[in-house]
Amino acid sequence: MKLFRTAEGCVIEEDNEYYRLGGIPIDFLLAREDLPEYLSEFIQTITPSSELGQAEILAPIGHQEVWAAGVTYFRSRGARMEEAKNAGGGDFYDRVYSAERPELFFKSTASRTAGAGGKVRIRADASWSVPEPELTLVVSPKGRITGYTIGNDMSSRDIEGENPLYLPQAKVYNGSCALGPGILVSESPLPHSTEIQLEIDRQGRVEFSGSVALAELKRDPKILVEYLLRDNSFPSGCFLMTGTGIVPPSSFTLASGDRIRIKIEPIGTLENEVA
Ligand code: DO4
Ligand code: MG
Repeated sequence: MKLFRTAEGCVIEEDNEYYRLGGIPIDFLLAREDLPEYLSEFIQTITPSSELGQAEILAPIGHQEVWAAGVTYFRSRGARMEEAKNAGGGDFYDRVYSAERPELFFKSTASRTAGAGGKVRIRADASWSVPEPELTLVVSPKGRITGYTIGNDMSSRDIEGENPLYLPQAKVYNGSCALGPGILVSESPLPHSTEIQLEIDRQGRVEFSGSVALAELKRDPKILVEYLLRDNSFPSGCFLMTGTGIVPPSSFTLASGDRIRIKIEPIGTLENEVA
């Protein structure tokens, strides 16, 4: 079952049928501990239609904060050690990759987050920018994983690499995040064979493509959530990006007009243009 937030309200897709949830706000849904069960029961009371309709699909977020985990794939560890080598970065990225405590950082709010079809941004003062395609957990206030969506953790690698204390500036700015297209509502873990695929098109041709299997994610999503909720409350629930395992070569930087396509088969495709 998938949950979409559209300009005309929330819609559930199940078995190619669409159930409009009327005025039920996304915040009401994402704050529920029993989201999968609640929606399964609720749609029994609605007559479905065969089309999603013309309404614009919006990022599936209300008042939730978006957090992110870092250096959770070996590829990310290596890329970060390389970019930060002149800032003494080799050691601490290596350490956090193998430490018990994961790296978790604040990433975004709804106002900085694009939905599918929206525009993401590169910072005006950055010279090396990349998308980071990440499986993103939908987390209830008590820490239950109630769904999965696709996230793009847009990052300014030159700023992050100059000094790790600049991480919030490299990660949090207007248009620095995308989520969507919808939420796969399910508490079952995704299979390890699930692929995250990234394609970046520039002027009609593929400039970069890559993929990674979830089997390469070093951390258990449930443990990431457990750390995030330690002494930290999320009354509306929250999103947690799980880190990137795909890093374009160092010669690559995003440009205005690039189209970023991230596909995770059971969830869908998140496509955004760079403003
Ligand atoms: O440590 C810096 C950020 C790491 C990150 O965003 C990732 O690994 O995805
Ligand atoms: Mg990331």
